[in-house]
Amino acid sequence: MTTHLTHWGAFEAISDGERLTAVRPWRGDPEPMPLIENVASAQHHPARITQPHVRRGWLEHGPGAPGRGSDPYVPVSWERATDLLAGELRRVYERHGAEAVYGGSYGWASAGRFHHAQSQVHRFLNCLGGYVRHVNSYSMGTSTVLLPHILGDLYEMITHATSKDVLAEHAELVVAFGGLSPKNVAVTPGGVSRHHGRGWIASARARGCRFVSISPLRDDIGDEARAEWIAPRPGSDAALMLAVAQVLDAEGLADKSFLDRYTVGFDRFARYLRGSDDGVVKDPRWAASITGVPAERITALAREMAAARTFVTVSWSLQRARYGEQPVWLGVVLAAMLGRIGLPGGGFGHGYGSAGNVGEPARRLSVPRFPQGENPVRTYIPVARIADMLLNPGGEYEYDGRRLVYPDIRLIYWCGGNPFHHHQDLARLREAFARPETIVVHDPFWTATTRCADIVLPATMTIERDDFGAGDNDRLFFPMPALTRPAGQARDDYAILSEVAEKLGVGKEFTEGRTTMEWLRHLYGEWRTTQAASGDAGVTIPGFEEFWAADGFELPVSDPGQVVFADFRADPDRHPLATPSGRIEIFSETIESFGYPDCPGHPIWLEPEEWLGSAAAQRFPLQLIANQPRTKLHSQLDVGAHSQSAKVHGREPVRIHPSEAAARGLREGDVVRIVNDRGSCLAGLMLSEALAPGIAQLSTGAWYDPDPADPSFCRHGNPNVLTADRPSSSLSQGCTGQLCLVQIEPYTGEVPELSVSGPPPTV
Ligand code: PGD
Repeated sequence: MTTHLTHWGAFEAISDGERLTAVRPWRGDPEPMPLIENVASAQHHPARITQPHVRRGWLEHGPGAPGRGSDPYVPVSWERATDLLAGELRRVYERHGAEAVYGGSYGWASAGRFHHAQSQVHRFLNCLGGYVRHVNSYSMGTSTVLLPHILGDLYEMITHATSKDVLAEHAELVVAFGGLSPKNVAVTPGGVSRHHGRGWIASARARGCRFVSISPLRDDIGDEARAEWIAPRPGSDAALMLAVAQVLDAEGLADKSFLDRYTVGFDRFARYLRGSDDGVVKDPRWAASITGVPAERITALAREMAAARTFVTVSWSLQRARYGEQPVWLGVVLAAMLGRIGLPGGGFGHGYGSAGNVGEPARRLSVPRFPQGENPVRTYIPVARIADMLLNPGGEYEYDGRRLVYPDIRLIYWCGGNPFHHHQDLARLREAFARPETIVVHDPFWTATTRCADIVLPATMTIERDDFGAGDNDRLFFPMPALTRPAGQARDDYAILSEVAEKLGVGKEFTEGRTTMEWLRHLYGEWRTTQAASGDAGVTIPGFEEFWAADGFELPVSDPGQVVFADFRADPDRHPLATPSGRIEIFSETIESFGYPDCPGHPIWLEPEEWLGSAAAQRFPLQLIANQPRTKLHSQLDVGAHSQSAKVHGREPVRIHPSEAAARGLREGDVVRIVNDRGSCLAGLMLSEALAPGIAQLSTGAWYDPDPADPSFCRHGNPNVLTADRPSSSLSQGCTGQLCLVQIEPYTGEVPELSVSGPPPTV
């Protein structure tokens, strides 16, 4: 048995050299996840890319030839593929320069520090003169921009977030906006060894801590929490939070001394709460009409929160929506009004139900990193603006107080991501992807993105290559020796890029003359030397050979009892926050100075275009929640056994309340059509009382399978044909894929075959 690491857990496997013959969870994992079953079953699936391919139109007519997404592919040798790719890169860099190359290449890719796909492609493009990059993420694009203005750096906050064990020991009430979803915390970027998503909740509950889950989905929190479920209309959390704040303010329950010493701008915000300028008091009656939550329950909740040591946590999903800044900012404001920020068991958290690393103690040691080099190109886009960029070269837009201009992109290079999974309004993205002259994608699988590329290069899976890995804030650093040979002719991204770099005359610069094993030894050796020089006497790092032969090296943590903002609370002058005032900004002069009506200087309620209270709901009366899937990570390994086991007639399951099904004459197991003005998709119907009426839930991750005649119709169940490509706000320009309005109707046609379960047509 050899141990191996994925974003969703470590596993032990036996291999016959070609494929894995036995897989079981790593023995140290107290909460193992069935997602590991996707790996072995996907490795030799027909949807695996087994050799390089070039789109026929591009091959015959050159860059810019139409037919992307519909042309068949021509299988070619590696020699031919890398010659064509090197020639095209030379042409684009010479004729249009590095500003014409989009190399942002967003995506989760795979666990493993050396073969991290983005690091590889970024280093490669930097050797050629750089590329237009992206900033922020689809996960937290809104918070990443907002939080530095009001609370400090988000990544710092995540790394040093109050540990879950501290919450288990000290919290009396956890109010979780967006819940604490067990399926989300199964995953940690870079890998997770010991899952710790449920244990801390069970311990807290056993001690008497109460959980309130505020979410449209009852199962957004595990049974062990025995939580009270409050289900506001999706997208209305900001109104609910304002009313809680109003009760705290009106009833004198806000901690005035905390607000005075640790925050700025409460007075400005209080004017809004009290209706001093607009005449509307944001009280529970006002919020009840927006949220659907009874006013008495809101009032009582505010009092309960004031009476107990309360931890307010807001999930990342809430900011993946129109005006997503508001619930996050209000979560901070509520925690500040309660005055327990910086105390064990109290305060504010972000993402405790969003990823496994949040609330795990920070490591004392970093882990090795593959150097990406320097990118001389200054142009960037907020990641979710990709379609706008491609459709609107030269166009101007606002972002975080700046006026930016979209570059004119001629070539896209993607490695380790799937924009036709992660982006919104996929028909629009198809239109945008028709614009560049050339699109290059490396991926192990025929995803929808590879099916829109001109040059398609088959990448290895982690089980087919040597690497080492450790997830964010995870304590285990694993060797990851290859478990099998690569499927077909798949090659490591490093090997592909090394060959192309060589053909372009920058081979030495890219590889520094090292093979993969030489890089692993080199990076490990450098890391070991740096750690030894740091004077941390408590840690002895083994030599490389010992590490490589063992089952993982336990990395020490700094403080298992870490409490975020404890220093700040102890002395805000000596430990100011990284905000302009050094304090928590309930009112932000900086944000106010940008003059954005969609994100003013303090949090407010802004009515989204698509929610159950809007006019659009008359035509599309169901609020679709396009959340993270339970049986896979994003779109990864959708063809794997565990992911497939949940499909209904091969389609992604959509859940609605039984009353909504009855009203439409639908039954569990039916294939249905979900529709709005942007597109439609098929899905398999599941009925559940874990959703309130008026809600539909279709997770992301089904591989986009467009009808050949209509790219806005997905035959498989990808919700991103329905979601809007609208930014969160002018401030953050984040992704808003979480919510949109739809109708669900019976599907009366013949259920079409899926094309994504095999390769595209080849000639
Ligand atoms: P993945 O499916 O993880 O999705 O979007 P992301 O693009 O990260 O894509 C990773 C791709 O990399 C896969 O195709 C995989 O096969 C490939 N890959 C894996 N390992 C390697 C490798 O070593 N080399 C190469 N070359 N390729 C590799 C995720 C994004 O989706 C995220 S983070 C979020 S939070 C968003 N969430 C939502 C949402 O809540 N709602 C909607 N509607 N949409 C969303 N999209 C976003």
